[in-house]
Amino acid sequence: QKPNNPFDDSSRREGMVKSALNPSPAKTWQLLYWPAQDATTGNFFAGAGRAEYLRVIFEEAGVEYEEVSEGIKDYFWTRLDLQPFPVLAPPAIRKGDFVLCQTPVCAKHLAMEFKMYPFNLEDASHADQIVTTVHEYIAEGRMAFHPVKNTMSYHDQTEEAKPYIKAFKLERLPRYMTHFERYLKANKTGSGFFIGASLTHVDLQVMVMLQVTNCQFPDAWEGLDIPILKSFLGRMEARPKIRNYLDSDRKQSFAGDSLM
Ligand SMILES: N[C@@H](CCC(=O)N[C@@H](CS)C(=O)NCC(=O)O)C(=O)O
Repeated sequence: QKPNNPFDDSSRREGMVKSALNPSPAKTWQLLYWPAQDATTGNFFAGAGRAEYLRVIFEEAGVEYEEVSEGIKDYFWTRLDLQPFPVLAPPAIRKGDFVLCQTPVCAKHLAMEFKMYPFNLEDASHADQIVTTVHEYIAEGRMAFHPVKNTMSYHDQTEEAKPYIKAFKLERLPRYMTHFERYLKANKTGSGFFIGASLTHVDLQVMVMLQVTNCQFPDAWEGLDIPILKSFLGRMEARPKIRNYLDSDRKQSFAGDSLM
């Protein structure tokens, strides 16, 4: 069964959730993203989606944030006058009159604010390299699910997508995963994190990438010879704040129909 079109806000019930069209609180972060599920019918929309890369940063930092999924279409497409700085597409973070989009850039911003960004320049650039690679992999995977048209639902291009998904799974997915395994081997501190001796936002970005890969391609995941990366994922998911989040009702499932 085809899910409803997530780009159509018209069926949303007024007043159920905070709206992107209202001013943002001065002191509390908001996370703007498509609704995970339709509030009235329960039909699946975007699921956890790309916003997941930002949620986990708030969760690990223990910083309060508000999910805003009402008025997204209007905010990003028509009421451009409401944007204090131009933002192209969700997810975005905002607080007061500050708004920011592009997931890896939002992740970096939050990491710097919450002291999860490396202090030394070389480590910082390596962190940027890894996070850019995470989001390149996700964008490439998404393309395989949307070969006809980027903005059209995967469910309207399933046949055309088949060879692209197959090629991605056989060639690109293992190449990227093996590459990520090498990063962990390259960290001479032996910390088990991607950069230096302690957790950075890089670890959280890779964690979500591995979760969505496992969820979307369970058989490919099973067959991958990446023991260090798999045990990294286990350790990350066992971190107290992350475990608490994963077990909470704040955690949404992935939509299961793309790499986001
Ligand atoms: N490069 C952007 C991509 C953002 C993006 O593609 N967002 C999707 C939802 S996951 C969307 O709604 N896109 C609409 C559009 O790009 O017009 C990022 O990393 O945040």
